[in-house]
Amino acid sequence: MSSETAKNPPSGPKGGNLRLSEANLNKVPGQIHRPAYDRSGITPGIVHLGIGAFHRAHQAVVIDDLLAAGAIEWGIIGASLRSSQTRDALAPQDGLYTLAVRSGKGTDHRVIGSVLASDVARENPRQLIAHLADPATRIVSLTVTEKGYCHTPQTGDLDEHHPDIAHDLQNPDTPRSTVGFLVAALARRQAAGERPFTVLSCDNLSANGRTVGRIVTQFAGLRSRDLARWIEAEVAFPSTMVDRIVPETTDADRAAISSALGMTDAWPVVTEPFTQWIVEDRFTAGRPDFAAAGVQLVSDVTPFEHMKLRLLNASHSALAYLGYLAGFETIAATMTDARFAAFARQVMQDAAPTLAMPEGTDLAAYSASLLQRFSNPALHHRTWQIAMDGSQKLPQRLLATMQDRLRLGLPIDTHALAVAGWMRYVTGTDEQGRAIDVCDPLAAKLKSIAESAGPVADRLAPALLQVDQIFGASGTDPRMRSAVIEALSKLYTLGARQAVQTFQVG
Ligand code: CS2
Repeated sequence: MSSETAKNPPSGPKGGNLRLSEANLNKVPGQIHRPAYDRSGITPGIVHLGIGAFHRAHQAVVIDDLLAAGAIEWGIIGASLRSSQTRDALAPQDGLYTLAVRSGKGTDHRVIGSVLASDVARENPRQLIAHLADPATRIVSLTVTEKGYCHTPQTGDLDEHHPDIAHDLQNPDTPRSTVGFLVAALARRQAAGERPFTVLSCDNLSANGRTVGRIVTQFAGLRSRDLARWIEAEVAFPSTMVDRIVPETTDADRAAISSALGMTDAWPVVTEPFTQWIVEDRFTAGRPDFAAAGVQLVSDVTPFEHMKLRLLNASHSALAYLGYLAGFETIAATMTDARFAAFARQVMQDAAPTLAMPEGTDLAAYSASLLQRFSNPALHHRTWQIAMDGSQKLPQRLLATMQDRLRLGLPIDTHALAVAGWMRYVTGTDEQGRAIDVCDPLAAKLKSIAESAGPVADRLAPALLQVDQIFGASGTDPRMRSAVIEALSKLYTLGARQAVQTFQVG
């Protein structure tokens, strides 16, 4: 998920002196869609934490549609936890930015108006808490990436030793973590006798709603049992499945979009035509008419979430690690090699028997559409970007499928190769001997394990499998061990291109 970790900060205005803003909206070329509503009449009903590219290309677009349909009390206040990049770029633009939807057929531009203001939590935590605690805020949505939950991915529990959590327990009114902010604001609501907001996680976590509910309640329990009980009883944490491929915005994107606009947009977002949002219909304090904007409301999102994590995100990560090792810069470039495309399809086929989908779900058609989306030549989605934070992604994307397949008595060699790709990647050296910039909260630990083990499959694989936060008990399963050692040894001897070739789709 694209987030504040973007490596390309918005640079100064490019070409032309005009800047996208409320005052200049009427100068945007006629064929470009713009907010079809009076923004001055919109009031905020949602605070969104983690206002990165993904949110602005996904949920904010849905809200833009709803505002245009008259749901004027559902504007968004965005917040970044640390970086001021988004606020700095959007403030001079009155929150406006361009959504560029790219496919092989060309680019469709649209100016989005649903983000009314942006906070930077680190600069002014009290202001963010005030926005969250304001009774007008009825939904707090989140895209803070997997590591933003300060939990142990393998168990789904709050990581009480996380430095931000330790900080927030000491400084409850000036927190740093997402969970610290949520609990600070919920405590205010409880003290004031107000009803709470709904917490709507939109991150690629397994059971994202239940997981954030557990983490928030565990953290609150460390502050006050009474607060934890109130949260448990009163706050809804619906789970969601979100899907849209949103690569990091580059300087080239900024230049191309500004030129189409005839004025500078310092922080546009680029995405694909496909978008999907499935939400459990449990809201504490009301919700907009999401269905009117194409959102699917369901009573249980679990099957859809598993389908997406185990088909899309799993094959995405597999392509990212193995494609990167083979020297591919983007997913689309990796997909031009038929061996990798076949491997991605095999990852999906192997996950299918672990899914329990509602009747009528066509997994083959879903998988085919994923392969097409990955091949979109107009998206520059870097393998490096997806490879980021693997320690937080592996459990729900790859390991859960492996565990289920082992329970079903099925082989796990396909997924073992993807895990081996991750292992090889986190050593920090690619197949050509070049350094890899491994971006992961556990990067230092993984690197030191790799250094002591050396590039030897039957030493490196068992050593990494012992990282409990990632592998838990499955790391000690002898079947897991032997499959991963074999895959890693194949990767070392054959290289990624040949190793994936050994998987032929039946
Ligand atoms: C990607 C996702 O970066 C990643 O890890 O797999 O962000 C992916 O693009 C989205 O989940 C698609 O909905």
